[in-house]
Amino acid sequence: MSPAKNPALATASFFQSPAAGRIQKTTEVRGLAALLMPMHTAPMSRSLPPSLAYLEDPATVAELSARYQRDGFLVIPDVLPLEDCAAMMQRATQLVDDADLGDALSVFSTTEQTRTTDEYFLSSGDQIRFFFEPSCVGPTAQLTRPRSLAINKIGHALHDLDPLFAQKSRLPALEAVTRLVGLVSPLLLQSMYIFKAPGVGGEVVSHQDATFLYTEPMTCTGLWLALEDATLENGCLWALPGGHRLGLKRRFVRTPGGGTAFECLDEAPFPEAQMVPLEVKAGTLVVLHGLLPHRSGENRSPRSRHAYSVHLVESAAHYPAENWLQRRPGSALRGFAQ
Ligand SMILES: O=C(O)CCC(=O)C(=O)O
Repeated sequence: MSPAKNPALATASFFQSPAAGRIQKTTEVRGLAALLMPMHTAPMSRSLPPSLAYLEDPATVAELSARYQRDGFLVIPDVLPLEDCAAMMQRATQLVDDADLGDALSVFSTTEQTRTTDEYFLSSGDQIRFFFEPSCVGPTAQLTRPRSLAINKIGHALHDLDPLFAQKSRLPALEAVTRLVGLVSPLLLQSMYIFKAPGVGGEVVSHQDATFLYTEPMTCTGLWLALEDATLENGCLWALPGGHRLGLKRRFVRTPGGGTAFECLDEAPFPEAQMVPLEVKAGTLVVLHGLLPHRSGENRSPRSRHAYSVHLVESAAHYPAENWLQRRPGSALRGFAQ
C-alpha cells in the first residue's frame, strides 16, 4: 500500500522529527512542520526536461504506479543525463582524493575497533564520511591501493553538504517519481555514493532498506542511480519481485551501550533463488520500496560500478530515536525544494 493511501499515515499519533530529535503530537507537529518546512507542502512547479515529461502523463503514471505496487521496484532508464553521471563521478573521486582520512583509516588500527568503527559510522548521518573496503587496508591502517580504488562508499549526507550532490539529489525527475510511487511530502534522509571498485568491490548482502531507515508507518523509499553500466560482472543490483509484501525481517537499532544490533522480527530467510538481476545502463534510476529485499554482488571485474543512492521518508511518519541514523540538532532534513 502506498503511504499516500495508507490510513495509518493520516492517523499516526506521534511524529518525531529526525532532524530535531523531538517527539511531538501529530496535530502540533503538522502545524510546526508547516512553519518549518513551508516549501514541502507547496505545489510543485519545477518542470521536467521534455524527454522525461512522460513521467507526469496520467496513463504512464498509473501504469508505473501499478507496476511499483506489484513488484516493489521500478527501473526507469535515461533519468540522469550522462554528463551528470560524469560530473558526479568526478566530484566523488575528488572528494576522496582531497579527504583527510585520519579517522576513516584509524578505525582499522585501533585496539577498540568495534567501538571506534561504530562511532565513525553512527555519527555520519549528517556528515560526509569515507568507508573503505577492509580488504584494501593493510596491517598498519594504510591503504594497499590508490584511494579511489580502495573506497567502498561515501555516506551519508552528500545530498545536503555537497552542492553538486544536493542539486542532483533534487532533480525534478526524481521528485516526479516520488510522487508517482505515492510519497506526499518526502524528506531526503540519507545518501550514499557506492564505488564497487574493480576487483575488490564488496558484496552487499540481501536486505530491506526499512531495516536501517525504519518509520511508522513504513515510508522509506530508495532512489538508486547507476552512474556507470551495472552488469552481472561488476556487481549489479538483484531484487525480489513482489518481495515488499513479505513484511520486515529485521530492524537495525542503536543499543543502550552505545553500539548497534539487529532486532529479529521474522527468522525466515529471503528466498534468494527468486531474486532477479537488474542489469542497467548508466543514467538509469531504480526505485526501491523500503521493504523490498535486494542485494548486489561482488565486483571481481576490471570495471567499476559507481552508483549514487538517496533514501527518502515521509515527513509525517514517526522516526524512532533508536534508528542508527540520527542528526545533530540544527541539521534539519530537507525535501526537494532547493
Ligand atoms: O549499490 C549497491 O551495491 C547496493 C545499494 C543498496 O543496497 C541501497 O542503496 O539500498
